[in-house]
Amino acid sequence: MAQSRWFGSLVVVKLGGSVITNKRRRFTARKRTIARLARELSEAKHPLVLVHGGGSFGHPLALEHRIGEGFSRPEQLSGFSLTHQAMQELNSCVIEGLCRSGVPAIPVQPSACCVVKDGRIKSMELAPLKQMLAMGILPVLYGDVVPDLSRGMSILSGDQLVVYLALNLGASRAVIGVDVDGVYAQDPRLHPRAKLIPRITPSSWRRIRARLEEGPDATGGMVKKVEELLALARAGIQAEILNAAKPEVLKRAILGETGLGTIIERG
Ligand code: IP8
Repeated sequence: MAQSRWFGSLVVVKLGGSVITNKRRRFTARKRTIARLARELSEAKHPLVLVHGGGSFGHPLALEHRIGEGFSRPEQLSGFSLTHQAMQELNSCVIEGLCRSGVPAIPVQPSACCVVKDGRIKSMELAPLKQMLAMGILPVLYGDVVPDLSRGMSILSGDQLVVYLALNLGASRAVIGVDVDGVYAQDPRLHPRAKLIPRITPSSWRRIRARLEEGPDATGGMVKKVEELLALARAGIQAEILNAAKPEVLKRAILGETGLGTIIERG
């Protein structure tokens, strides 16, 4: 089996928590949106790995139990478990939507296969995942709470997973679905005339970053997202942040169209 050639056309897709959950209502999955995105993903002509974010499932619990600060109190352990359970529940909604669209999808639990130190993935068991891809199964990972070799526990964001997987599986591209059209100089929900930034490169980032603000999520907002994705750009893998809340945008991207949102690439 010519696995490396096959993985070369791999696209790593992230569905942001803001797209698949209602962030204003705890533990509320947007089931109709998930069903539509599952239909769009079912049209892919290339192998995919899917990662999804935490939205109103993972983030409130992770913040409440201060998982991101590391382990300091035994009470955090039940918070760690509850946050993971919430993520599993959201993951089940995504898997169910995909299976209903005829996509054979399997959950892959990051806390059980990633070795994390200081909040960063040091290694990950990829053999089962590669075998799933070779079989035509769609592995679905998610931002998770993870044991951390130095902090005891930490939050592993879906964005960090996207980058690790794209680099280590030799993906051709990463597509990040959020609920706005891409990266803006200002928050487009507060500033209707905010300008979309069509392209970010490692060299233009410093200037652009000065104008952006960190978001409130447990794993940071758009700034952190772009900073993770710049590692792909430096490795020559293009990433695009686009609006997966708009019908057909994700589908067009996974079918090969670019320039639908903000492209992050090597200059
Ligand atoms: O939404 C965070 O994943 P993200 C997951 O991709 C948790 O940042 C557990 C908060």
